[in-house]
Amino acid sequence: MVTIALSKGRILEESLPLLERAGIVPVEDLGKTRKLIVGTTAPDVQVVVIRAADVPTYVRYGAADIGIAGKDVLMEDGGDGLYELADLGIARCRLMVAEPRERPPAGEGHSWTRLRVATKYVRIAQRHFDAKGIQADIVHLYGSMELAPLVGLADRIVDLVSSGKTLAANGLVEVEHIVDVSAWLVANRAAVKMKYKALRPVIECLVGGAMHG
Ligand code: PRT
Ligand code: MG
Repeated sequence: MVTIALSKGRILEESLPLLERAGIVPVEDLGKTRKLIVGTTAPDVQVVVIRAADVPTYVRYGAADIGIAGKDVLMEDGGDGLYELADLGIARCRLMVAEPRERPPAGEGHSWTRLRVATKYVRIAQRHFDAKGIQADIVHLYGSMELAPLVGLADRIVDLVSSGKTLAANGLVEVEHIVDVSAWLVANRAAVKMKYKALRPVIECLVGGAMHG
């Protein structure tokens, strides 16, 4: 059995056509089903549908043999014990530092001295500001980072941007580019050795489909 870890949301939407080209079609609508393990039309291939940030963990421990995860998630995770096999070129966006278009007038708002940065990407943000020699206090949030500067929780945010509409709608502007992001195919190291025969066609089709899509 080959198990593929996928996450709901935009990565799933863009992964399904790649899987389909590899002859792997889930037997249930992954957007609707409440099942977390779903068989596919390919013999001995199943998918597990999990939180985006959990994909590296499932693959690292071999609970899934391969998975599809954003480069943002892989960088934040550290990627130890995983093979990053190929950039699938899907779910593209960029990881940015953003701040309010208009800074609050002096005297108003916060009184802290160090830069405060709200993000879900604590490790990436810390590394980014360390590398620039800027002392930053990182505030860990799980979502809606764009809100933080509007309510005085942080001066800046580190978040993903694709169209830029969310930033604009909240009066924020991009001030630094950290890294371009897309989804990657990752694999468990032991599985690549032990299950090579079963995994090879799946991996080749997914990578081939991504290159020719
Ligand atoms: O749902 P869960 O909490 O488990 O995770 P999640 O919400 O992070 O998952 P999901 O489905 O959003 O997928 C996340 C993955 O998709 C990320 O890890 C990226 O690799 C990829 N991706 C690509 C994006 C975006 N583009 C993106 N634009 N993930 C999130 N966004 C968000 C961004 O955080 C911001 O809030 O969309 C908003 C900005 O979009 P624009 O178009 O307004 O700029
Ligand atoms: Mg989500």
